[in-house]
Order: sequence, then C-alpha cells, then structure tokens
Amino acid sequence: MIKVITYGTFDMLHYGHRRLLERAKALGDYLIVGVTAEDFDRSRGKINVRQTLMDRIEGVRATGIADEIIVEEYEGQKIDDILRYDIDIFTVGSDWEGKFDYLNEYCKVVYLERTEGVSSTEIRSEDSYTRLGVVGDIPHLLKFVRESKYVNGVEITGAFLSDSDKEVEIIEHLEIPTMDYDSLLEQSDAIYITSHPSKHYEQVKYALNKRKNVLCEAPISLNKKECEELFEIAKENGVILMEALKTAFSTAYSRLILLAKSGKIGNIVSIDATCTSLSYSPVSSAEERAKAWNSMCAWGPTAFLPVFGLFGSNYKSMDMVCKTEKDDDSFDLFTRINLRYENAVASLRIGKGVKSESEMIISGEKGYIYVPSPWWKTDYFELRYENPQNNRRYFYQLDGEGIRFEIASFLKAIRTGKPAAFLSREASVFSSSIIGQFYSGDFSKI
Ligand code: C2G
Repeated sequence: MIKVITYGTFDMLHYGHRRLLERAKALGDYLIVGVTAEDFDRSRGKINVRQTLMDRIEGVRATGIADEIIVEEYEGQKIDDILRYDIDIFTVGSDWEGKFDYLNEYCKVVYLERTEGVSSTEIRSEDSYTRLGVVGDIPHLLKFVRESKYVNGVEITGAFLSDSDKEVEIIEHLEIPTMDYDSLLEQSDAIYITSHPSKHYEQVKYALNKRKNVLCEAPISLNKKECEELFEIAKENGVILMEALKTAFSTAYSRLILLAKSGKIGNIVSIDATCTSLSYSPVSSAEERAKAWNSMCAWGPTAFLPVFGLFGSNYKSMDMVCKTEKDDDSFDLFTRINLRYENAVASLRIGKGVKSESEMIISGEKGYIYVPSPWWKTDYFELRYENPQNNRRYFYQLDGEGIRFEIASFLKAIRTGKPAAFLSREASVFSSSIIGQFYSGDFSKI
C-alpha cells in the first residue's frame, strides 16, 4: 500500500484545495492530510485565517478524499509524521517548489501544479476590504503602517499628522499621502489613532460620528464618563471602537492569563506588575512635555490589563502615590497603585521618569507565574512551585510585538460586528476610570 501525506491550512476550502487533494490521493492508496493548528499558522506568519481548526478539519473531511486527518502543530513535525505513519510520498502544491526537498531523505517528494486563479486570500478579501487612515505621531505611526503590511485585506489610505513639521519624514518613510482629518475620514472606512492622549476623545468622537470604525491607542479617553460616551456613540452608529493595546494580542500573555484562570497556581492572591521606560527627561521644556505621554497614559492601560483580566473591575479600594513634575501635577514621572479586592491585591508600578525591573508576578496559593521584563511584550513565562521539579516554562513566538495581530483582530471585529474578546468595552472603562481618578488629583504625592 502506498501512503501519501500532504499538509495545509485549508481555510475556506475551495476548488484549488480539492484538486490538490484529489491528485494527492491519486498518487497512492491511502491519503493522510495534516491540517495546521492555529498556533502553528500564527508562528509561520499566517494571521488572517478565518476558520477555526475544527471547521477547517471539517472542510477537509467533507471532501471525502482524505483517509485520515491529523493536526500539524510544530516546525519539523513533517519528518516525525513521515516516520511514524511510514509514508511513501509527501506532496504539496508547486507554490512550495524546492522548499521541502529536505524530506527526500525520508520519502519521495512530489510538487503538484498549483491551481491558478483561486486562493483563500482572494476569497477572504472579496467579502471585506478595509480602507484604513492613520492619525497621530511619527514613531508609532511608522511601526503601525509597517506592521499593517503583514495583514491581508487592509489598505492604508493616508495619514493625518499631529505634527506637520514631520510631513516630509512620513512621506519619505511611508509612501502614503498626508491630508487633513476630514479628507482622511472621507477616504477611509476605519481609522487608527495614535496622537497625544489629550486629543483622543475629540478625535475618536469626531470619527465615530462620521460612522467610521476606530482603533485608538490606549487610553481612549482620560476619564470613565467620556469612555462610556464614546462606546455608546459607537454602538448607536453601528461601528467598532477598540482600544489598541498590543499586549492583549501577545500569545504568551493571553496563555498565561488562561493558565492563571484555570487554577494552575491555585487561588490568585496578588498581581505585581511593573512597567517603566526612561523615554522622558524631566528637564524637558513645557512644550516638549505637552507632547510627551505621562506615566499614567503611557503605561496605565497596560498595567491594568492583567488586573482586569484576573480580578475584574470591582475593587474595594485604591491607593495611588505619584511622583509628579515639579510644576505640573498632571505629569506623573512615577506612580504606584495598590488596588484592593475582596480576597486579592494588585500592586502596580508605572514610570516614564523612573527605571525598575519591568517584570510581572502573579502569586497564587499553589504557585506563581513569573513573567520576565519586559512582560508586556514577552514571548516567555514560567509557572513556578514550591518544588522546583514541578516548574514549567512556556515560550510563544511574538512577531511584531503583537501589533499585526491587533490589526487582524480589529478587521475581524469590523467584519463580524463583534469586538475582540481580549479588549472589551469593560476593560477600557475600568482603565479610564482609574486614569480619571489620577486626573482629578485623587492621589498622594512623594
Ligand atoms: N493549493 C493549490 N492551489 C491553490 C491553492 C492551494 O494547489 N489555488 C494547495 C497548496 O499548494 C497546498 C494546499 O493546497 O498544497 C493547501 O494550501 P494552503 O491551505 O494555502 O496551505 P499552505 O500554507 O500551502 O500549507 O505546513 C503547511 C503546508 O506546508 C502547506
């Protein structure tokens, strides 16, 4: 019996896939099809897959061509599978020509002519194509636009810059036109905002009122009332409003939250998280300061994310201590926040003018999760126990600091009308309410 194996994502299974499977089957007597797991696809850069693994398996099964279906989960698995299933022929489409020649050592490798004129990418972009305008300041905008190139189904229409001096620079780097806010909104279905936090509320509201979907760098607004108002406008106008917080889209971060929730470290008693970056110099002029992000805006939303994710928003009391600029209480160089819950406590340190070890520790009654610095863009964490033999290490590749996944999630939210599960309205309201307390001066000073 000649055994054949082939692999693929098989997203929104189409004629090209079916033809490939038929010809693969015709090469032998028994066909095994490896369908890629979500994590594996993410790690190899396929981030726009529409269907779940179960649905894609079902698609392959429904063709009736495969004799057996397996899941492809890791790099190098093909060699393992060929040996384990005693495979005679490995086959794949000609778009992979030469890429799998190394498997010749284990079995025969056959590249089958790819079917022209049909692809999952085209099918995906036919039913949705988003024109995205970008608004704000240079360093963030550059990163964002570059990352958007990894995401299918999105075209950057142009940029509205906070700082018009930088126009030459942006045109040079991004090769997209700059224009005023109204023209940009007119030409776009959705908008990404990364201007100074003091402008977010007005800019977001303006775009929402023009029925544009909005992805806005956190914090979306500087107090709870405005945040709630913005989400209400979005709802009334039938558009998506989403806070951009790349940490929420890092695989390692979302996995560690799930592990913590599943009881791996027992009852969770405390979260200690630190976020610092020395990117602001206290001697800056008032003009420079007006453009800079204080600690609360730069780091607050990131630090609040695991607290909301694990403890929710019902804290009993809060205690905030800040070190602010000499003549400006609204600019915190460093802030320490303790949030007391019924049975737990969170202790956060955030700083733009103070440096510290930016790690996170989630402590439970059975063990703890240790996330090394910088925890908000980590690809690695550990579960640690009293008995070190039980310790576990986890590694998840993080490409583009999570930004490309954030963009893909935003597009998905627009397409489905449902916001991303990781960044709910409630999470944004929680974060803006603490930020609001800071701006109302509800803290003690050191
Ligand atoms: N295919 C084809 N014609 C098309 C589209 C796809 O022949 N018009 C083939 C591909 O060459 C591949 C299979 O159908 O052999 C599945 O395609 P995808 O779902 O795009 O999967 P792919 O990313 O090619 O994964 O480990 C993964 C595999 O190596 C291939």
